[in-house]
Amino acid sequence: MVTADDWLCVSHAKEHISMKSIFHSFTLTACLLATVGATAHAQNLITNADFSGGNTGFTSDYEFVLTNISTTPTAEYGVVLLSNTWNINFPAFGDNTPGISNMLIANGSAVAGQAFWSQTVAVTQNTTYVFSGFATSAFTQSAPVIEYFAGTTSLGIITPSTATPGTFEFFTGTWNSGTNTSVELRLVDNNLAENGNDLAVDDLSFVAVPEGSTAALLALVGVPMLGFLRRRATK
Ligand SMILES: [Ca+2]
Ligand SMILES: [Ca+2]
Ligand SMILES: [Ca+2]
Repeated sequence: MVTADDWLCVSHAKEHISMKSIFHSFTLTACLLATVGATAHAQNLITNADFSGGNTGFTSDYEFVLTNISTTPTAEYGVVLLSNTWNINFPAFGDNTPGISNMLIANGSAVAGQAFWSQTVAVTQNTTYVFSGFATSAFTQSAPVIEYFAGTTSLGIITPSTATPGTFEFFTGTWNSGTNTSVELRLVDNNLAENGNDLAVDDLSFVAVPEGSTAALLALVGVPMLGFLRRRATK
């Protein structure tokens, strides 16, 4: 059940996220912790979700390359610490994970429907899940249009700004498993442009959320954020 307090928290969280000051709000931290409780330990079902393991644990319709030499060929990806070590034309930026870790970086495909990242995970029937992550444009031109799927169901679209490549933006959506016992999660760039249309993603998560109030919060702030808040609060 979603209580008035839960929605107050959500409201506060929205304000703080929009102000990019969530990390500095002790009140909000307490609010989130009180509401989320034990389910903040919800297990992330995605393997190598922060890409610290390198090019492993997922599949891609794109080709893995160590360096992407120019705007073409498209439909190539890498797993790197720094954007410009993969494509020298990209503005230099690191990943989204605190500390030293990789991100997936890609030159968007000119062919429709290709997933630049996908992974199949086991799920429990009749359970609500939240799929979330962070995405950024990797170049200053032609923003990627990233659609995220659970199976054939579209959970949403994010079009990360080209104004400041490397500024990761949060995306999230919910999905109910119904009779499914596994699901293929997919990230697809619907922009088919060759010039620009470059992207990076990081810190993906897919978690079961049995309670409505918790689902609302997880959908909003994401598991990585809650983990960060918990660690911060216990220091
Ligand atoms: Ca990372
Ligand atoms: Ca980092
Ligand atoms: Ca491109």
